[in-house]
Amino acid sequence: MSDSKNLIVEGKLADNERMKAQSKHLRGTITEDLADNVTGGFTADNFQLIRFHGMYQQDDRDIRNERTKQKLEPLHNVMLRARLPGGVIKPEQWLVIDKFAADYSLYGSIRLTTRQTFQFHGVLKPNIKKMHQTLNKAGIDSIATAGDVNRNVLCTSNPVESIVHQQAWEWAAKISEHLLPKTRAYAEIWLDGEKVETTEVEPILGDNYLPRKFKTTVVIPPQNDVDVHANDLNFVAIAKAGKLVGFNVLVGGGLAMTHGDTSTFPRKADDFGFIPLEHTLAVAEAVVSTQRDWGNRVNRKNAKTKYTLERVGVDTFKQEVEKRAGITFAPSEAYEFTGRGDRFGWVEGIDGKHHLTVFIENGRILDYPEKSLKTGCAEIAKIHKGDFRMTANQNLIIAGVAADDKAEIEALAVKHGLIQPDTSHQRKDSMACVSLPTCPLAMAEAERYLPSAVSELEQILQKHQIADESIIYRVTGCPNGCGRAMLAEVGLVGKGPGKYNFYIGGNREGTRIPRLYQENVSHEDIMRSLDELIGQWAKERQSNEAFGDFVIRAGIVNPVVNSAKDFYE
Ligand code: SRM
Ligand code: SF4
Repeated sequence: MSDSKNLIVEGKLADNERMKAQSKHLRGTITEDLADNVTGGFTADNFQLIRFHGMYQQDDRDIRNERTKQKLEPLHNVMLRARLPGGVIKPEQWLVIDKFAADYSLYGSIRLTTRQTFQFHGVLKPNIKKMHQTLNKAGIDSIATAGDVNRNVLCTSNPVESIVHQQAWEWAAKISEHLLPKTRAYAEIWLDGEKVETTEVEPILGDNYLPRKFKTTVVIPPQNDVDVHANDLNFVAIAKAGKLVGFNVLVGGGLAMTHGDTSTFPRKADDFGFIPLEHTLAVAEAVVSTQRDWGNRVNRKNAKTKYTLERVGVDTFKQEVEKRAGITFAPSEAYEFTGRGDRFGWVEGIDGKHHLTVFIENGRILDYPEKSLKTGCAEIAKIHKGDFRMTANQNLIIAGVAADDKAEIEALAVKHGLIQPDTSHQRKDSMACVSLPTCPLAMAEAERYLPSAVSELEQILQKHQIADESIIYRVTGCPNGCGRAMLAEVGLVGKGPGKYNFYIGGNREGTRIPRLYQENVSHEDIMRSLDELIGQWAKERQSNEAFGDFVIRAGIVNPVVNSAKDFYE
């Protein structure tokens, strides 16, 4: 049992705590800022508070210097991130977001994210309210997709493939609703709702909200497409006789770190045990409220649930959750993860409906000279009677297609480059975060770097006569890890312009954190090393041995076993 003094971190609270406390339940003075035409941005606390409403203030870093030279303020705009539990969106909603991106986003794209939703980039202040009202009319909101709250709840893709998928998705939606902030600030500010601030309470999140962002998934083994170990709270679906009966609960995953600060590290989630379905919401609430009360509000770098578990001890945290939820965790039920990739092409569900998964490089839906992805999705949306599902690998599923409609949908997908039969396994197993030019925290390129880096990787695989093999390869523009490089077989983490920390040794199932292999290296050095390592893998691998497993077995790097202790060894 941990020392009770450890449960709460004493000290001067982080300034975000003052900001949340003074925000009048996330209202701040956003409305006043919105009416201020002198600046295109949000000022002081509002810059942070708009995040709780699903927006980040950004500017295009490619043109920042030029504007400074011209004595102009940065071209302030917002990125919006929608709330779509399990990534489900209807065709009529798709057409609304397609049009809004075309008419009002500076980049004209719909960006699918690593957390199963979409972002608009580059929306100027005069269009922000219109954006929320347009989305609201279509039944979409962006409440709590950022900020110190529970974010968009992920669910293993293809939920209609079986009864379990459908039930799991329903739970993802229920958990998302249950953990939402109760404040009416969003409705008031963006939808001109009635003003009710004085009567509000936040029973779950608390008046100061959480110490830090909080992430939740519902996952259906053997797929680990949502990457449970990147998340604070995970419900692993356990089915008996084809029906969902409960969840194993995993707590305390997270991937972010800070270069040079060894008190920060990626961490896998711990297994708390099994619960029957009826305890799901109580357990979700208890984990959130324990983290709310015990999470570090002094140092935001150590504020996530993963650090709370390390500080107070896993058993202490788990017992508190049991106490608050009024339950006892049973021993976990057996399950296994076998992979994380999406299944491309058509699959047939048990209800006879068909689902087409298409590969979207970097999740960026835009019309390119050689493939009109955005037009293609819109054309499909016009005739599609099922729905769309965004995957946590930044891809898209055209779900619920009747057998008779398959040919027409497939023809459109082929015509617009949404199906490209020659896309390699390697490209499909590669992923990058947004990074430059919109991300203010980016240290190196990621999304714009990935396509050509993958082409080189393809050539290396071909040179070693294993062109059909692939490596889970992920690039992330800074150590925040949005591209989940810290669960890849090969992970690159931006260190500075053109420089990356190069990690190897994660596994394909997403259950092992990779280890630093080379620090602050250039693209050329990384490709040279990969050429050597892949050559060795091609020659010496045991049957079907994956790259990440090979580099561990061959002793090229030691496995990360307990990242809190051995990640920096
Ligand atoms: Fe992220 C911050 C993009 C998934 C860890 N992330 C950001 C911001 C908003 C930069 C900022 O704070 O100003 C990035 C906006 C870039 C842009 O221009 O769009 C950004 N994160 C993304 C997305 C869009 C990457 C993508 O290419 O898809 C993902 C949006 C997810 C969503 O729909 O909600 C995204 N971010 C992740 C993930 C992966 C995941 O959750 O599966 C992680 C690592 C997992 C984790 O949380 O440990 C992640 N993002 C961060 C962090 C570090 C958090 C921490 O624990 O310290 C930050 C910075 C922060 O919060 O201070 C961050
Ligand atoms: Fe930006 Fe860093 Fe996240 Fe990439 S990992 S989107 S660079 S915050």
